[in-house]
Amino acid sequence: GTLNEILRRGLRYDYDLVVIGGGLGGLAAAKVCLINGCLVVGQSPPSSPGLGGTCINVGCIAKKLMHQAALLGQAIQDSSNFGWEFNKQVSHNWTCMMEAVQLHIKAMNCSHHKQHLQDSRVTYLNALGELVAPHTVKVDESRESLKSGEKYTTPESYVLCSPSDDLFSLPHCPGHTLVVGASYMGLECAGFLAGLGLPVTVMVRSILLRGFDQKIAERIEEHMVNQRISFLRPFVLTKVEKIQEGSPGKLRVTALSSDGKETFEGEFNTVLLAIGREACTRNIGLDHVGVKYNPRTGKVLVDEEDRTNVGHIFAIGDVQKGRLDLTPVAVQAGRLLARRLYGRQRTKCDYINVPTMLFTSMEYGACGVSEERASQMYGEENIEVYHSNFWPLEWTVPGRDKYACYAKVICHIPDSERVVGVHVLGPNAGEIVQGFAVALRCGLTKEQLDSTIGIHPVCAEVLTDLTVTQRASGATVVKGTC
Ligand code: NA7
Repeated sequence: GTLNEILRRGLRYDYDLVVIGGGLGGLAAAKVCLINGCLVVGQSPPSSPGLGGTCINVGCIAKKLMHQAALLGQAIQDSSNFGWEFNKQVSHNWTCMMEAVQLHIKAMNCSHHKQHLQDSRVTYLNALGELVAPHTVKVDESRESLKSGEKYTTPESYVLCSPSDDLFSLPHCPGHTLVVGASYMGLECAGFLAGLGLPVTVMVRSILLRGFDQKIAERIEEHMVNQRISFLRPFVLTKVEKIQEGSPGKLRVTALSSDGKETFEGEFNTVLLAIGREACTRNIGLDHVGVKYNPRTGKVLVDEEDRTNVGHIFAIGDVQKGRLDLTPVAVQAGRLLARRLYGRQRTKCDYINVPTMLFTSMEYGACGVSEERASQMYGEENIEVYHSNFWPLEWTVPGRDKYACYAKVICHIPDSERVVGVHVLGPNAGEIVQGFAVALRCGLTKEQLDSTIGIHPVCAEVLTDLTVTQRASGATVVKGTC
């Protein structure tokens, strides 16, 4: 019957699968499509994400490279304690960094992916795709194309501000910067800008890092304050006026405290908005075919197989409502969806225990649940939190930040102290947590963690030797890796 079905469909449709959107999730689905696929990607304004979507063009890749630029500045400072001598003043050249970052992004963006699509015999159309009937996608190659993924929210009143996407292709140094928004993107941008030596203020309307472990968020804030980043909290932007042209120019900013009692006025060269993304799904014809989405955010409602309410239309990646906006999640979901549709496989994307990391100046890696979420899920009396500060060996010689790095493991007591959350704040936190994520998926218990022999002297070994619990004492101990 399957062959019959394929022949029948083959006569009726041009393609078996049409993917609208060329983010890494869409690309992954298109490349795995084993029959007859078509990828429709709009990518018009030069600053907008092209093939590769947010991750490659205005997200993960650019931010990690800029974070690396900041880390190198710190390494230069540390190096004198290790005997390096400099004859000249060290300074940072923004334009040079940006050219190098953009060169890399352009190289990743096109050739590699187009070649891969060609090899997979996927038709690639650089056009705006719009669903005009249940099985019909109209492609418009002439119009100013619009992305199908996500874009940064820029309320009209903030026209003089730049969405944080723009920072990754900004040709001139942004100078004194106000970052509005205190989640993932805002704090990462603030961190590397400060690391490059620029004065930075973060405007926070409520809490830092909503959805993340709040005790860790407090530590990140503390570290950023020590890095001389200022926090305006809780404040919301009310007015931005241009007071001087230039690159960068000068802006006067007015903000109001959340209780309406305090006003802030300040001058900045750049105001960067990192206030969340909305899915660009309003003009791709979802209404024509009856796909349900959140009218405020544009995010599409899906079931556990990534299927929308219209049986043959699926959504993966950041356009999904209520899922994690992370590149590897989108890639995995895209790949598995195509395999379920055409590869006779059944595996669904598992959205539990997805590791993630923040490239804040103090890196943060996490897998599993936050302490707050663990308490909610299992009850406070049923969780045990083991934790410790640690001092990376390479930070001891330059005498850097003795109390800043931190690790904690959250265990579910009745389930043999199964580890339900691992959190690491310190250098290479993502590299550390990636490995522990595998163990978490395999049902790691505290006992198994304790019986694992650590590698010495590396930061990750702290996780194999956590003895102090929050329950026993609020205080944490400091462990050195030497
Ligand atoms: P998020 O995670 O949606 O965070 C948006 C942040 O901006 C958050 O701190 C919000 O505060 C704040 N926000 C939202 N609207 C406003 C206004 N109007 N004024 C001030 N502050 C505001 O977006 P991100 O871009 O950081 O991260 C998105 C994904 O990109 C992330 O998952 C990574 O994969 C990369 P709130 O907490 O709502 O008070």
